[in-house]
Amino acid sequence: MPIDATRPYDDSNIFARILRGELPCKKVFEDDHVLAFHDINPAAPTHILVIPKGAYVSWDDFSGRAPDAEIAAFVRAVGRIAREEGLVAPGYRLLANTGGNAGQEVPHLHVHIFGGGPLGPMLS
Ligand code: IU
Repeated sequence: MPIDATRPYDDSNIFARILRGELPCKKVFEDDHVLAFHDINPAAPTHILVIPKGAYVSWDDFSGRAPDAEIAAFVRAVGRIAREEGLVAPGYRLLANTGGNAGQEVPHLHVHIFGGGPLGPMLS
């Protein structure tokens, strides 16, 4: 069920539980601000989710409210992960579904990194 991106943050969401170590994930990268892990249902040969450790519902919430240092750390981490996964030369795609029309399911900001093979014109 897609979420309303304007709702308040609810720390019972699945990614908050992964961040607290209550649920496992296939970790790709972690630093003070960011956790990245393989998507449980990959839509591309490489499909990684990058999430901030701060409590943000969506890209809208994050871009409007997060301190500049957290935004910079997040953007740099997304780029670093793609680089370290060898995705830059062959090419990759970023996606941040935001709210109902985009089909955002998990109410904690996540950026999808897709790569590892030809992606076609669009991924749903
Ligand atoms: P969306 O942008 O909110 O639609 O994407 C949510 C993604 O989270 C989706 O690709 C799921 O496969 C993925 N996911 C996951 O990796 N682990 C989980 O426990 C759950 C969803 I629930």
